Amino acid sequence: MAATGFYARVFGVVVLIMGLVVLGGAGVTSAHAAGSHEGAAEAAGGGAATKVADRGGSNPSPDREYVLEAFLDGYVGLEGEIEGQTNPVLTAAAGETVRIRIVNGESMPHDIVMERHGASSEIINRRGAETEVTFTAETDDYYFCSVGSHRQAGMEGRFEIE
Ligand SMILES: [Cu+2]
Repeated sequence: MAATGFYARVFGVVVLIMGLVVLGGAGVTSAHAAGSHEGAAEAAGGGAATKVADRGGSNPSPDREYVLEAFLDGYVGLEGEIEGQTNPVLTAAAGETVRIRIVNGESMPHDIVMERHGASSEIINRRGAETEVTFTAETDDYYFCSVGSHRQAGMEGRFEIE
């Protein structure tokens, strides 16, 4: 993995730039406003950095990508066959690299966690913020939000091997 060092350096620079932007801008207010959740400010900064890194094209392309909008009522499909569906069943073949991106639909902390694959995203706090989880499909699973009792509130869906 010779590329790992390079990506780590790019990520470090992005984090540094985002830190300067947050210090110099209105981001301070929103990050602190969302601070009621444990580690929220830290997660918000990481989420922003991930988003910038994606635009730079530093992440390899997955075999499958799903985009969901996160609400306390459930995740809603944003693109493709799952568009408009609440907590859609997501599928992939075993061995495929799967990326699930979430866009926060409200100003409330959310994340996405794969119960059995053991992969999880950062927590995002503000409406419009994005994060993602990437994993290799191995088994049927559930995706859910690990914040508070959001899973019981409706933020849970199935992942199935085709
Ligand atoms: Cu949530």
